[in-house]
Amino acid sequence: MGCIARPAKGSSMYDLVIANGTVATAADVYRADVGIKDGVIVALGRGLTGAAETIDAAGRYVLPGGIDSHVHIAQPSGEGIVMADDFESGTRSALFGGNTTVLPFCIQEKGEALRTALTDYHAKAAGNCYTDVSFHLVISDPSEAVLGQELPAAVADGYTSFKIFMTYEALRLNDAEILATMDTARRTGALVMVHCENEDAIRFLVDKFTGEGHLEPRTHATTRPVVVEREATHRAISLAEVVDVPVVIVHVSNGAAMEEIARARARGRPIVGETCPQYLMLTEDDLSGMDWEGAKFVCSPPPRDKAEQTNIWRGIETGIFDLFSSDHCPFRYDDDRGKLNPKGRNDFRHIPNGIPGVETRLSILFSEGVMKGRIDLPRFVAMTATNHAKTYGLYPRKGTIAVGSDADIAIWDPDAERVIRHAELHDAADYSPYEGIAVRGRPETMILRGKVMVRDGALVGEKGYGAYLPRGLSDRAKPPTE
Ligand code: DUC
Ligand code: ZN
Ligand code: ZN
Repeated sequence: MGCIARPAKGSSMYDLVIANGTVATAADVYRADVGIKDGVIVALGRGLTGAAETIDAAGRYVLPGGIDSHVHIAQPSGEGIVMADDFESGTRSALFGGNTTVLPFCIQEKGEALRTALTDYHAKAAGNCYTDVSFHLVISDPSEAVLGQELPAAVADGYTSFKIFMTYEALRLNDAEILATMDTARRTGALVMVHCENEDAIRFLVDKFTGEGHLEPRTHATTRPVVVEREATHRAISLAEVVDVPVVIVHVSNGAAMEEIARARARGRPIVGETCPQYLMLTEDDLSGMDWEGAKFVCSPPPRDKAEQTNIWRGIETGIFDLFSSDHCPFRYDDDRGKLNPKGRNDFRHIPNGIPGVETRLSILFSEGVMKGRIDLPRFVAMTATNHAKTYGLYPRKGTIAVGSDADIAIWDPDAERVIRHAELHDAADYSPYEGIAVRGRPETMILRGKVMVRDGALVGEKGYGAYLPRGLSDRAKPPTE
């Protein structure tokens, strides 16, 4: 049964009522109508009448729009490489996947002023978004000016989180730089996200394996084993303890890194853990595909093995992970400027790192998690929306269904069955790493700040309705000793 819209006559108490659905938040699942006025939820109750439009959501779940707090869109990606998605295609794909807000990364190139990076990135997003967006910064050059003035000014302007890297020559910070950058987070109340892989250990392994003639995509995984992630996770957590700041450990791929998080929490350290669909659904064997097809799965940290998939499920079930994000980082496969660029088609070191996934994240967790009984609906909502809003200073405006919150709503048909086919997705890549996976449950109608953007699977909203969101400081960024 589809959702039916019924315009009412005369003046209206509500612009829109979503009637007869099952509402789920991170805390509850209950039957209620949702009344919306001026883009905001103004009523929750039974039998709401007096709406300009009513959507009948009988047999449907009415969920907060997904928030994907880890996506890469239109990001500079090195000489000759172009990221597949711009803000138009990336946010359109996100919307069809059940999201109403995404948080991409604004990268500071070495030597670049943060304000320049932000101005350039805003220019790419302005007028092009189908979802709301808000930027994390990436700090690659923590100079005195950046840590002393530029970063504090950016935090005051609502850029309240930033990512740092322990890998990639062009981005990595050494331990002294990590400490200094974390200290700025402590002073300003910003939240630090860390990509944990030990660059020197990776370099050692890359030299060893390429020296033995291994240039195929699979070697990407071989040269980034669990131990390099575990060591860096331990170090990031330890450095955060020295400075006394909370930290987000992003894209955790394995049980050993999860144990570092669990041990630190047992000591009272505030650690936010994030994982992603690739660590549930893919393995390193996918990087061994024929004809260089393994390049489609090259991302960092790499997918692991079946035992690690089980570990990641345990982390989702037991609360090690607060956040389930896509790490959407799309490059076209069969493209001179993508995975099969002239150097990348012969040598894994030149295959751009990252895979698409913003449109499939929610369906995968809904199908594999909720429909298979591994997690309940409130946990699904928490991991895909509410915790993202709480972690990154958007709660309670975003991430929940409550009176006063933005009317960002995804109406899900829990019984819809389909097989993931890239041909039916809305990004600008040319493949999905999840091609052929059967999923149950589909976000069929999407509402952003009260406006229907997707109705019964068809785009009806306009590009440019998505807005930029300055963010407040997050409670989760507070030093534990304060
Ligand atoms: N880190 C990410 O967060 N995304 C893609 C590649 C990477 O290294
Ligand atoms: Zn990363
Ligand atoms: Zn990422």
